[in-house]
Amino acid sequence: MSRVPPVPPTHRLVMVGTGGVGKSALTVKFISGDFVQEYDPTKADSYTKQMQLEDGPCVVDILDTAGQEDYSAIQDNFYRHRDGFMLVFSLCEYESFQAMPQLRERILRVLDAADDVPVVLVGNKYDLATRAYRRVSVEEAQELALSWNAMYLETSAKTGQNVETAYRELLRLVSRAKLRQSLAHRQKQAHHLKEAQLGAGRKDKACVVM
Ligand SMILES: Nc1nc2c(ncn2[C@@H]2O[C@H](COP(=O)(O)OP(=O)(O)O)[C@@H](O)[C@H]2O)c(=O)[nH]1
Ligand SMILES: [Mg+2]
Repeated sequence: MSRVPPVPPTHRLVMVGTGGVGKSALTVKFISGDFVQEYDPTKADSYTKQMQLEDGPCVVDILDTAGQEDYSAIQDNFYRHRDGFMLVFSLCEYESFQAMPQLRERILRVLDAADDVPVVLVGNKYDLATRAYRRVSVEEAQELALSWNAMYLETSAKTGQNVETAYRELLRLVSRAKLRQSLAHRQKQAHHLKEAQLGAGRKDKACVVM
C-alpha cells in the first residue's frame, strides 16, 4: 500500500513598513533572486514558494503590502490570519524606523495577541548605508528588537545580503510558534479526556452504591 505523503504546512508571512523601504524588493529577491529597481509602489501582491526548513518542507506565502494603506482598515485585514511579520525600515530613512513601534502595536492589536507574535526587525538598504547615508545606528535598532524579544538583521535587497537569513529566521519562529500551539492544544485535549474519564468513573461508583 502506498502512503500519501503529508501535506506540507503553509506559513503565511507579511511584509510591513512604510513606503519605499524595500518591502517589494526584498520579497522579489527572496522569491526569484532578482533585484527590481522599480516596483509599482501601490501594488500589494502575494507570492508563494516551496522551501525546506529544518523540520521539513513547507509552503511560504508572502503578502507584500503597499504603503498607501497605512493606518487603514485594509491594512488591518492584511495582518489577519498571518503567522509571521517582517517589519522593514530603511537604514537611510529615520522616519521609517520611527514608524516601527506603532506598526508592531497595530499588529498586536489586530491579532489580539500578547507579545509572542513571530516578528523579525529588518533594516534594509545596507548597501547604501555607508557612514554618510546611514540614519539609524545598529545599537538603536538592536535595542528596539531586544525590547520586543526579536531578532534584528540588516539586509540589502540589491546585493542579497541577509535576505534569505531574514526569511528563514522568521519561518523558524513561525514553525516553533505553531508547534507550541499544537502541543498546548493536545495537552488541553488530553486534560479534557482525563476529566471526562474521571467523571465517568465517579458515575460508575455512584451506580454501584445505588
Ligand atoms: N540600493 C538599494 N535599493 C533598494 C533596496 N531595497 C529597495 N531598494 C530600492 O528602493 C526603492 C523602493 O523599493 P520598494 O521595494 O518598491 O519599496 P516598498 O515601497 O517598501 O515596496 C526601489 O527603487 C528599490 O529598487 C536595497 O536594499 N538597496
Ligand atoms: Mg512595494
